[in-house]
Amino acid sequence: MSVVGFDLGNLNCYIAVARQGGIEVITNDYSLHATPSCVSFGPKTRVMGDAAKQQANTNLNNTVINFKHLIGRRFTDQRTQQIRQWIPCEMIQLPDDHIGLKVNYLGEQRVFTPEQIVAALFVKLKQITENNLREVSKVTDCVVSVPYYFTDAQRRALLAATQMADLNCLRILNESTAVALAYGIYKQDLPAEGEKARNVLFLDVGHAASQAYIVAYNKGKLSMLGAAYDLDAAGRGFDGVLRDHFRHDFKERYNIDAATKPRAWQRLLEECEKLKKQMSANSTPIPINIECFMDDKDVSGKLQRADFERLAAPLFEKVRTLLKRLLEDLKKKPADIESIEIIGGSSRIPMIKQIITEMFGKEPKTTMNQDEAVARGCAMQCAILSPSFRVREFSVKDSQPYRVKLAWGPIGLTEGGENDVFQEQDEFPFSKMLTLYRKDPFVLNANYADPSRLPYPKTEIGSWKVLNVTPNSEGESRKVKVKVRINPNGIFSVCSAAMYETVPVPQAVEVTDENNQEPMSTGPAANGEDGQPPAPENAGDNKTPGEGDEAMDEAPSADAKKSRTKTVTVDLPIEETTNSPYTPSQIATFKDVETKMQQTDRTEKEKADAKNAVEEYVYEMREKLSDALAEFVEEQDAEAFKSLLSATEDWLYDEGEDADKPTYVNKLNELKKLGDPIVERYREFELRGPAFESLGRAL
Ligand code: ATP
Ligand code: K
Ligand code: MG
Repeated sequence: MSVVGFDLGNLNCYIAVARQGGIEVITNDYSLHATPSCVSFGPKTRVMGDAAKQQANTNLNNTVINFKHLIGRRFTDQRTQQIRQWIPCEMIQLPDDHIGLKVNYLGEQRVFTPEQIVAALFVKLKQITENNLREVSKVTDCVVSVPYYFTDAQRRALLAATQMADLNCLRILNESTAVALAYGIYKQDLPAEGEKARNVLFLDVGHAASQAYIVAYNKGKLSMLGAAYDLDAAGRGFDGVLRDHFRHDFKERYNIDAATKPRAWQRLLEECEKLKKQMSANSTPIPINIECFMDDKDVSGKLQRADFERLAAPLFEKVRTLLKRLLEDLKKKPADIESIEIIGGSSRIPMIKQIITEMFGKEPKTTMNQDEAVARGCAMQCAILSPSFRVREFSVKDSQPYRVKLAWGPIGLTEGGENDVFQEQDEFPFSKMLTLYRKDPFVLNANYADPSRLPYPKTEIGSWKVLNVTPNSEGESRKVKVKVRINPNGIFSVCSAAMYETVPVPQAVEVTDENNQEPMSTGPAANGEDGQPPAPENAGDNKTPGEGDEAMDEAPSADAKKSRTKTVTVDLPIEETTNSPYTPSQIATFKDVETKMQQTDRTEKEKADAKNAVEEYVYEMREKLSDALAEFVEEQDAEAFKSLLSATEDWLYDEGEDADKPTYVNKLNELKKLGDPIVERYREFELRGPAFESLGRAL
């Protein structure tokens, strides 16, 4: 079974696996730790990761990057429209306001949703992991990271993407929590339980977002106190500022507008990123040179760190604001923070460190690998969830970011009531029981209460119809208990509802079904319609992190046997409408499409391998016929073989350019019919003595 953590970054993904010796970040087919979040489509195949990034510049229209924040969004979402400028391929509006990414694939126009693109990337990450973990033939179980501020809809969409990729995602884990776990689990010097907790502030400055969070640590446990984010002040924003600068610079000095040519515009962005990284290490002026940039013009310029800091000042200010807001939200002063840890690629920018030092009066630390911390934490969480690993006890108390309110009322009517069921920074996973008094079926609508905090335009979380509610025998309301929950993935739901009903107990019958009993004293109360707000009570499932489903049933009644009536709970059916972007059958369809594409990839790869084998054989034999093999073949036969080799070579560049696999295999066999006997004679001769070793490489 695989124990894997995937950090799905906007720019780069990292993969960590748990081995008996510990957590390890693995390398991909290019021997790199970072796999670009890039998917590119072509006439014969699609590629993901490094291969996609390498051909991005020549295949820009069919390349998808910067898609992480499109997950779960709709086309008309303002953020979608803002992200659009960072995506080279065409974006269109699909039915239901879904986002479509339009590319040319296998010679046809095709449209993929962002979730399908994420699934394609997951497939690549899966393959990389499988190549790496030879002992595990198939990777399915995994933990995938998600920004803590992703809403219900975004989380559901991410889960859908893992399903399309045929992953068994055991948990989507907040990036913040992953980092906090990776930091804390090995720490030996944490304050003992009962002592004052150690508050650590983490700042992750990535590519498309910055996040900061404060974690309270004691020995063997962590508590996520809260977090703040900003979607502008991160690496991509810095690159954008630099690009705008050079756009104007080149306009003035060369009279060209880079923004008018997509390829030049993308190239300039990449050059600016390189420049930005160099400026992190040097404060002297750094040159930028791009040959044949536009209109056959070479361009050059230079910039130094101080200029960058001036140009990006508004973004740095946002980082400062982010930290201030976090402290305010959590009612902490800089002095309450014992240490500050920075992670994320952009935390290498000196100004980020300076901001911290100014605000907190101490330098930030880089205890963890800045790039790998998220993936490591995910793999650790996967190990914790996996039965095949024993991980030291470490309790994680996560917190959810948004206030959730629940409104209820008769189906189809607006009257009813409303109450907050979860507060900002409430612990999760968590279940709560609500008590309502109803006599008809009713509907519960969950919403985020404070839109200003959301990265997402819609406040709707979902709607749950509780059916089969009936009045009691006196025609009055009955007690209905509803269980609401934020699950370990951070997803909200109304997960069960039960109605309390008093029924006579036939005297001969022993009441044995304890789970369906309730003390008589709390029988149905005669409250009016919509009488009482459902006072949330903690269902208390939080003591065991993880699933934590507690029994919601009431304690068995001591009086039940003496009495002539009992109260039974009747489970009520619930009809759920969520913000999930796709129905299960749509996900299944997308999964089929994905599987088909994988098949195409495989067929194409096998074909390419078969073609390569022919090509290699031609070159190798031709060379050896005039060298090591020369004396093992009659001149006449050698000539015939050589001409067949030449004919094959011509064929490869002509009609054999794009044949199918069996054709290549046949070609190779034809050649080998002539080649093998020669090689055989050579081998036999060689075996007779070491004197001939100098004849060359073994064949
Ligand atoms: P996100 O967390 O936003 O989803 P990500 O995890 O892919 O994105 P990271 O890998 O943490 O992002 O960071 C990538 C960013 O860090 C890029 O913008 C990159 O240019 C920037 N970066 C990397 N090294 C440096 C450096 N030395 N100086 C400045 N910026 C850097
Ligand atoms: K990353
Ligand atoms: Mg990141």
